[in-house]
Amino acid sequence: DKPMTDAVLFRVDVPPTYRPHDAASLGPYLAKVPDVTNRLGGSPEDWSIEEVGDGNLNLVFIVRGPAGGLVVKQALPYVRLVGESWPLPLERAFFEHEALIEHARHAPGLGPAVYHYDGALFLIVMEFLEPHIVMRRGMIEGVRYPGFADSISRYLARTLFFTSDLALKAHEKKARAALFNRNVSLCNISEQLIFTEPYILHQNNWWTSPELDGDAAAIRADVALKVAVSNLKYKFLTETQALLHGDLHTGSVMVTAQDTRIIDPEFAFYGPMGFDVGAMLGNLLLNFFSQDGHARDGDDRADYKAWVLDTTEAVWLSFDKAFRTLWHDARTGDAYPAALFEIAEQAIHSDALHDGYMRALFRDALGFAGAKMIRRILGLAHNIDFEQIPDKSLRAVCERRALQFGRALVLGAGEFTDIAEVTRAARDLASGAERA
Ligand code: SR1
Ligand code: MG
Repeated sequence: DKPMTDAVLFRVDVPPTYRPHDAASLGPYLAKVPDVTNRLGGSPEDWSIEEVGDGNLNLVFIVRGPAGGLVVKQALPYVRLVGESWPLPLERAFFEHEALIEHARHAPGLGPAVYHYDGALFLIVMEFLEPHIVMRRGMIEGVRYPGFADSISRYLARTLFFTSDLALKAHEKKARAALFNRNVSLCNISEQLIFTEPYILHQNNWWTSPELDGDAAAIRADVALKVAVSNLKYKFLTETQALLHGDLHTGSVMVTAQDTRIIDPEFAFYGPMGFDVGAMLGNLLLNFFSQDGHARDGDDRADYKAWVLDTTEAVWLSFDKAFRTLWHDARTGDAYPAALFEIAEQAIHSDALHDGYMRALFRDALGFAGAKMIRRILGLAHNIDFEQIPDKSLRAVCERRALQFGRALVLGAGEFTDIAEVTRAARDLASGAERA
């Protein structure tokens, strides 16, 4: 059976000028793009071009020349993971380019430099990040990234704050929201794959079977969970707090020990801030629960698991701190105007206000983190953190813990008072499971 989705309802216009590139056609094309020849050096015959896309949607080429390299990302008119049976509008490249530019203004140095956008070919030419690797791959190998928590929390705080009503005048924010909220097909993927399909029998779903058959059935039968996840979906559908990355997992982060870059914001739209924060927390927790599956003789991964949980805490705590600083120092938008709340003679200060704001954001982030965890175990698109565990029964054990923890987050999002309580619960679930 071919996977189906409501996304087929969206019209996919393929302009006559569009053609997907291959390694042979890309060189002559790039030779005509301003500045590219200078960056690569030499001429097209000297360039090596390799298609390396291992994501779910697009073509990605690495181009190397005598003077340097670059990356070319081109949208296909369908979902690469599935094939032409699932059409997907090319305009996602437009939204990715817009988001890269906008996020770079607010969080400079944390994304790839963008060199060129071709609106006819739906193609972006950008910086080749070398020697960076995809963070998810490094984490599977047990590699630590000391600068990551600081960088990702700065990215989250600055991109979310500066695209929100806290920083922008209402008319500016509404104009940006109107632009990005045309990215309906990519939002539709998240709406279906995260918030609906894992909770019903759906042909897109798959899981480690038969080991998790009972767990998947229990999730489908869990009315309280379905109510909670439906409330999260409602938030996702209706709240336009900030310009989100929209798919902020550890596969959207390129790292070295010293440097962190956030890539791939093609799912960008105006949505609830907690969705981006939760995506990152949830993916770190997924990696935590996968680690027992990567243990080797002489490396039980205990220390690495501790690092992953420390990092999960640090991401939230640094984000919280950075966001609070911006709240105090850079609140120039129409929301919570300082003129109302920071009048010294009335002794009214906005501390209580932003405490409440951060509590709501924390609760949202935990709920979305949980939903993101569940979808990666039961839905269409899984994470290699688990898929690369060769022993299937061990993989199922790890996935079951992640599933249970995802459920606990969705149902109990409002009950955790701080991030240490969350990581303690994760540690307890993993070690309790070991004792059982
Ligand atoms: C059909 S696309 C499946 C997933 O791949 C992307 O990375 C997003 O996470 C999306 O949900
Ligand atoms: Mg992606």
